[in-house]
Amino acid sequence: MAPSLHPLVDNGITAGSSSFAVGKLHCHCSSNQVEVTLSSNVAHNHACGCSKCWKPKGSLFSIVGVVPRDAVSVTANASKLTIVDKEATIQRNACKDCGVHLFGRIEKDHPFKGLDFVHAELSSEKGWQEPQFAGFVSSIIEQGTNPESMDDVRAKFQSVGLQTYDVLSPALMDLISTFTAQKAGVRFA
Ligand code: GSH
Repeated sequence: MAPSLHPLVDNGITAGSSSFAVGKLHCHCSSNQVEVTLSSNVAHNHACGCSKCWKPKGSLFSIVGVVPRDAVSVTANASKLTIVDKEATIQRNACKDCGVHLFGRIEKDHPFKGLDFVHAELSSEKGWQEPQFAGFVSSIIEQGTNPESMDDVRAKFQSVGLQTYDVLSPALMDLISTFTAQKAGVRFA
């Protein structure tokens, strides 16, 4: 059987709702769950193959999107949260007990500072923005996927309508480069 890319991708993409605006994320603990309330839908939701983003068991990819950090509140069991890697650009706040990442926050100067990274699948509500693309696809090789299966992986994403990139989508890469250029004082023609 082909390995799962992610349950939200394997059998086709379900469209979200443009009017969806609030929901709660829960960790996977059977009791005393960490609860995070989001007062925004996610944007730039995408499959991510990098080694650091949280993935459901058995999946090669994470699904992760961003919300304004002001839209994120920890509403239960905040004491169970711990930062996975304090040195990482994205400080991923995970449940100490089940390991699920509830939100990732950037504190340093960065084009995405002000946006938190979240996994909408931790919510039982429906209507979150559907994945828009797949990023960091080649990174799954670093975690043990055979390079020979990459054509199949990319073809599967294409078959459900998702473009694949080995970093981020062109729109996000342009945002990053614009930030870098502005910092350097570059004048645009
Ligand atoms: N190939 C690397 C890996 O798989 O670990 C890519 C790592 C990477 O650049 N990840 C991106 C990033 O923004 C996407 S999550 N990382 C910053 C961070 O993880 O803090």
